[in-house]
Amino acid sequence: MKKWIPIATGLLAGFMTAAISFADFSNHSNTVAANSDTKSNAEKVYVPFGQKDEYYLFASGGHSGQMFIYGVPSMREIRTIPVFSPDPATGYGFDSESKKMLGGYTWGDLHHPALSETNGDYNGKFMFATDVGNSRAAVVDLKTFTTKDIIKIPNTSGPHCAAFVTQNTEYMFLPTRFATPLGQKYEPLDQYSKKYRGVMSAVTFDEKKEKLHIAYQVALPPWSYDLSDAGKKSSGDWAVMTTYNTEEATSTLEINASQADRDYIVLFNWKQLAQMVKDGKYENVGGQKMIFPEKEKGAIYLIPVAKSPHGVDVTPDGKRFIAAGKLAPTMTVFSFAKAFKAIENKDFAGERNGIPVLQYKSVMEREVNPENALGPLHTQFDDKGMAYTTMFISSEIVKWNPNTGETLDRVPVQYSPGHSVAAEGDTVAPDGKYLVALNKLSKDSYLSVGPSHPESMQLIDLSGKKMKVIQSVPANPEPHYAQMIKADKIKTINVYPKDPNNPDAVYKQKDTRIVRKGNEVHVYGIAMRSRFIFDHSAKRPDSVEVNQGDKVFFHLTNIDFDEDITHGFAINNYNLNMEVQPGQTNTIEFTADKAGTYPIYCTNFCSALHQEMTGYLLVKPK
Ligand code: CUK
Ligand code: CUA
Repeated sequence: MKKWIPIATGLLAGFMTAAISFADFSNHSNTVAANSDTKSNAEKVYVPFGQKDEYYLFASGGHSGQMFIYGVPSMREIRTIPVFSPDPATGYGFDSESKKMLGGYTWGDLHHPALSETNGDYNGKFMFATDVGNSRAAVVDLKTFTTKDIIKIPNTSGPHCAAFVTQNTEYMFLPTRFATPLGQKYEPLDQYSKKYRGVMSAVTFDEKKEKLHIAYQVALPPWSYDLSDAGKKSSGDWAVMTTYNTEEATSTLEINASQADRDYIVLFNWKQLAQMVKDGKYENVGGQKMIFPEKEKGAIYLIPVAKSPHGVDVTPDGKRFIAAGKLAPTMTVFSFAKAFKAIENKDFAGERNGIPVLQYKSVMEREVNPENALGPLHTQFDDKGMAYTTMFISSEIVKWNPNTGETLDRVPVQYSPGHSVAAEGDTVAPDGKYLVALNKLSKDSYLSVGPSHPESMQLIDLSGKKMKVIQSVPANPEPHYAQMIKADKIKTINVYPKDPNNPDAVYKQKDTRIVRKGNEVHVYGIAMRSRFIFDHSAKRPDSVEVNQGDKVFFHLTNIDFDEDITHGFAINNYNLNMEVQPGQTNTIEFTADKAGTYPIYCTNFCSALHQEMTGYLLVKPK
């Protein structure tokens, strides 16, 4: 077995201290500004006023808990979608529904957005995401670009390895970065190998109800699961994920989890796992159906792979998967067909934690080591099946041919790219055209804002023989991953349609009213240019009086059925704000515990008389 030692020590240090090699590319023209084709680059990213971008880019907001939407090729940031964190700009986490969805959490760590798929192609309907910080999964409706459901995933700690959906959005799999005792019970760390587990959850989505559900879970060995990808076409029933810390170290992971020459790729058949659940081959753990692979065999296999791998990506044709080794400068190409054969022939190199290990040589097709390319992390593909791998340490994108291993091109980026994303890059039919490098460090790229700088995203033109960086924009923390979809696949609505079944909705001024039930006050009001009407029959229809201690519900409908005429609803000095989009009905609830006089006002500038869109909340003292 080949050793990965030569660069290990230096590389390890390099990886930990991040980009070591800013100056390594002095032979390239290293900045966009210095590029002799500045003008032609500018033309390529210029989207004239009145025209729209060709692609949407959905970028992970990392520990901001949000998702950022950009247009490509202009790289203009269009929108922030709050997912796992509150957002005063849209009232997300303030109105009753989103507050309930957030479940009291005030942050999340969103790493990998995943678009819903039909036959392995993005269908433009939904976006999924997971939260490493507080172990949740979410779905965003792309008709309105709003989060529709969030579920907490029990028995798991940090579903980093997600979200990647199967080719018809049957499942998204959430394996975890951290091993913990099942149910996160107390167990001393000395018991790590015996009592701790990394748990993978299979989550399904009910498109009609827009709800997520946990179908089952799998109690994997106590390792860290890093990245995953679902199979495609002939490998469609399968999925792969990388592991590190198969050493089962419990401290100083940077050294202790980097001992072994090989970690594993986990290869699993999700149809067989679903069948096991049907056959009752699971145990109930904290209300979840938990499969224990050491007892129920036949759906999960391990494949050795070079030292602490990070990304693993399935080729668009579904025939291969490519692992990138953080601590080995190697992209390893594996063959699904070879893996299936090895499984059939029981071509095992023993077992680990009760799971069969396939012979490396029987599954591996080729090891690719571009010269001096260090820190390969993630791979994307173009329309010709060519691969683009990010090199975190040598700060570049390497284009190579997975069929031959030949390096085709290299381009420096600034600096230390984590993921990159290609146009329609995770589908069975990527577009080529564009790749965006999601760089961890922008360093000297933009005006300084002090010691901490923004991350950066660089747009790379793939249309020529050579890759060309044509734009660079700062990005908020933290673009781990993104997906890029053809803009015409997304069909947003202009206004919310009237909902005759919504008991909180009010569409006519004469139906506005205030209803009291004991100490509950329900206001059924409307927002329109440029006033609130809470009770049309009142002397002052735009003010509400309640008693101190009342539980107050404002149900507000925006009756401006007019695209982009959105209203806000804020109560001054009550720490409350929400948005009511055109046609939408939204509710905010609170206890009026502070007596006094509190102005109500619209927070979205909606007309020439927006400043006049005010009223009062009077809270009468006890
Ligand atoms: S991870 Cu950040 S660079 Cu969370 Cu996909 Cu690889
Ligand atoms: Cu409504 Cu401003």
